[in-house]
Amino acid sequence: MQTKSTELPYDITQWRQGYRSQPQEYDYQITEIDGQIPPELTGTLFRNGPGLFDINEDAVRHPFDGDGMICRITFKDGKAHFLNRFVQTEAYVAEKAAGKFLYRGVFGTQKAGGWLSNAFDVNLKNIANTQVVYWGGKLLALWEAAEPHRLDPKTLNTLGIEYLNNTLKPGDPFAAHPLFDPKQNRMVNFGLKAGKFDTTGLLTGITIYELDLDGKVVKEHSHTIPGFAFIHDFAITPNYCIFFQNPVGFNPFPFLFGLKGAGECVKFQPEKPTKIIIIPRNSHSGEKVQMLETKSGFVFHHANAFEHDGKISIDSIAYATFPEIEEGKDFRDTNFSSLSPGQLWRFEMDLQTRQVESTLVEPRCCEFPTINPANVGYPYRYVYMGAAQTCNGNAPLQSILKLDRETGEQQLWTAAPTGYVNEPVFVPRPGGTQEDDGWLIAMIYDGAKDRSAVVVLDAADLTKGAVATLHLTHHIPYGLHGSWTDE
Ligand code: 3ON
Ligand code: FE
Repeated sequence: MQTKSTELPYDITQWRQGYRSQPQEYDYQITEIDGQIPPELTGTLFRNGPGLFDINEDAVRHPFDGDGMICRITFKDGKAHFLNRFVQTEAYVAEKAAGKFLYRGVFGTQKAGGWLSNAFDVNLKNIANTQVVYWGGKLLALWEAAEPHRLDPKTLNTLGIEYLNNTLKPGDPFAAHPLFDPKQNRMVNFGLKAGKFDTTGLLTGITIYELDLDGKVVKEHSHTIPGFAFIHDFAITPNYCIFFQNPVGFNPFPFLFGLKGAGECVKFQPEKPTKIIIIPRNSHSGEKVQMLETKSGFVFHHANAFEHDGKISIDSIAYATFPEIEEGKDFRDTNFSSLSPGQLWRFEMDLQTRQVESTLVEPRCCEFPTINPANVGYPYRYVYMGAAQTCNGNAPLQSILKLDRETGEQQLWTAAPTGYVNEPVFVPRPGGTQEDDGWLIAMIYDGAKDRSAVVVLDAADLTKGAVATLHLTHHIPYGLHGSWTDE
């Protein structure tokens, strides 16, 4: 176990506190503000993440198994309002009433009573904890292995499971990483389903959905790829959807016999390549699905992709191995230095020669890449990411890094040594003309104060410090993803 060390820019005991449950639901005007909220910053930041890590004696095995809790921060006239609510999933409601876990989590959380009470229970707990987006007049809480939950944007009350006008059937997955095509005005997302077989073995189905501005599903197409797949995120260009099929295998037996969660049965296969699946968005193009290969690695998140000269470039955060928690260990006892860091890579795919060239862009440990939404699927210049405080090795995210992909210039804003950052969300400045004309908004956890804050940074210049720091009166556990809406 790691102990407090003067060499580290963080205190592991303080870091750990950020993974405490926040069962309380708050609703208040934020009054403790350092700096000034820009008066032209008007709109709403929605974010999602696990809010509950235990019920009475029972604790989750992994933070990704925590129930989804939505935070909403509304900005208007230089003021801000905070609201958080748990998504009232069927499981959350039932477990709250029972005072114990009634469902198994994908990442290993078990029901009480040992393996016997878990064996052959393959019921997934749809915990709605990964992303929240407002599209077509609907606020949707997403979790990649099941259907979305629809919420009331004003109260964050849960309205129920959303089937997108009968497009989804009960149990159909709708991923937690929709992308917004800025020119076609589409929300593009996918659903991944394992379980079919042919003579070559297990197959995985990928269904792609495109929704117009009214939230109507205007395109839906399904494809089958060989093998097992764990695909968390994807990328789009005007003509393609791009998926990385990480080299992993799946042994279902420990899951079926109640010994492990499904996610814990995913094994990294370093000897196998990563497959890159390129699916045309337009069937009338007559193009077929292409599968290219690159060296082994594990990717959760992509920053962006774009087409140029018969090629597709994609920037992604890649790990040398799939991060697993050790048997019998608490996830809060993470020994950061023993895990490989996520690093930003550029993959350049030649669709004619089928060659893939990969280059390390940034060795610093990074996660949660984001860009100006106007550049999604198109050439771009700036990427922003949560980043470690130090240049090498694996460590918690304490900083926000801006990379200029044209000049290589970097800017770093840091919350170290007591602060830990979540995903930054880019908000374009109304009427802005430069790609970095806007703000980055991120939730920060301060381990010394045991409270969270929302920071607003000027995306054009991170070095000048936060434009505004909005102190919350309590902590919010480390979260996953968020989105901005001008409404
Ligand atoms: O066939 C199945 C495919 C599938 C979709 C297998 C399966 C059961 C494993 C599965 C389900 C996958 C799920 C439910 C994935 C959920 C992922 C999740 C909730 C979060 C992922 C987060 C990724 C990252 C990189 C988080 C980083 C966090 C930090 C740096 C800490 O602040
Ligand atoms: Fe994600």
